[in-house]
Amino acid sequence: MIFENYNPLEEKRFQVMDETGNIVNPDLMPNLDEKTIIRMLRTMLQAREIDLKLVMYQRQGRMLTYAPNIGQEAATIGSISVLEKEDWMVPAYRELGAMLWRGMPLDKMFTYWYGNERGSHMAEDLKILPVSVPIASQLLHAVGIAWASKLKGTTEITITYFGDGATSQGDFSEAMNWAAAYQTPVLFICQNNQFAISMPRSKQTRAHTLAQKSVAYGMPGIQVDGNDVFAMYAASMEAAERARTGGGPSLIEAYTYRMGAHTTSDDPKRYRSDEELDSWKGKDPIARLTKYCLNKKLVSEEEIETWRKEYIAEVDQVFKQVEQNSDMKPEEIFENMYSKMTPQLQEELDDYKNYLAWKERGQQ
Ligand SMILES: Cc1ncc(C[n+]2csc(CCOP(=O)(O)OP(=O)(O)O)c2C)c(N)n1
Repeated sequence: MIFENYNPLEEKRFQVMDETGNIVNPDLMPNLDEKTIIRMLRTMLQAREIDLKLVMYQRQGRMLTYAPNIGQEAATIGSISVLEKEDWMVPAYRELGAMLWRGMPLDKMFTYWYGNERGSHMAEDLKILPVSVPIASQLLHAVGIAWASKLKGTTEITITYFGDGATSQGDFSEAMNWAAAYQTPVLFICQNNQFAISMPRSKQTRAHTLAQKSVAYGMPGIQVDGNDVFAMYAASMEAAERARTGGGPSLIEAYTYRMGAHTTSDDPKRYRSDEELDSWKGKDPIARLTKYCLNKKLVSEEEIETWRKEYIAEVDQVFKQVEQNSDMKPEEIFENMYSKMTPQLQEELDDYKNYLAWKERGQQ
């Protein structure tokens, strides 16, 4: 119903709640209970506080490179919240909100960004694949998992995330084509945050929308206001129900904006204006949902402030634990790629051990 009415070739963007928190499309407002809406807001607030803190830790030299999610909280939380426990999540690296929603422990997340390989060992019942940095490679894994679910005759679906830049990769094309040809139950969530590092979306492709790429592969596609958590939820739910009942994959382009830097190694002032950033601050997904919740008296300003303080204290406490307990040995990075090390990796590990021994001997 929603996808049908928002043909991506007509460049229509699906929105339910506007920037002031008003419901502008009441017929398509999803039927969410108060508890779920409050949980959405709380998870978005928690993700924001985590981002702000981790960037600070990195600046203090206490952490490796970090990729903040600021501005993209609705895109991830609105889509992940349609999943059931048995479904799979296949992330890139900018899906903090979705991971929180799915119950990923903070210490595991921080361990990864701290540079410790053990942060990639996911508990099996979470059904989240590790963070994937090689752009678009995770899309093929998602399609493989979904195909396996289909062959096993289950109703499990797989959601996968990627950026606007990823749509230029060959892996994107292969994954989309295979998913449609084999009707695998996948939700492709493209977080179009307008940039691939410094490359603006306008230079990424001549296509008017990223959602319209779905047409060539033969799957439903839609462009959604990615800063509107209700629109993201409604579109994702329709796609999930279709996937679960044998209707195959869908592409959702979440039209959003990365308000922070690409990573802590990037300086966005070099390629975008303050005016542009300011215009997007007015569309902040958290401000928008907060206004809605305050108007409806679902929460109070005081509650929000209390939660924020709790989240900040929790991040501080968990991050200190991660710092204190990090006893990872560099050798571990050779051991995690394959279940059995390849001869080449073994050789590299031996070289590395020889190097450590040489250092131990005082470089003689
Ligand atoms: C295969 C591959 N090529 C290049 C890179 C370097 N790289 C890291 S992030 C990035 C930009 C990705 O942009 P996008 O897909 O829009 O995601 P975003 O970071 O904006 O969330 C690039 C090119 C990489 N990680 N993997």
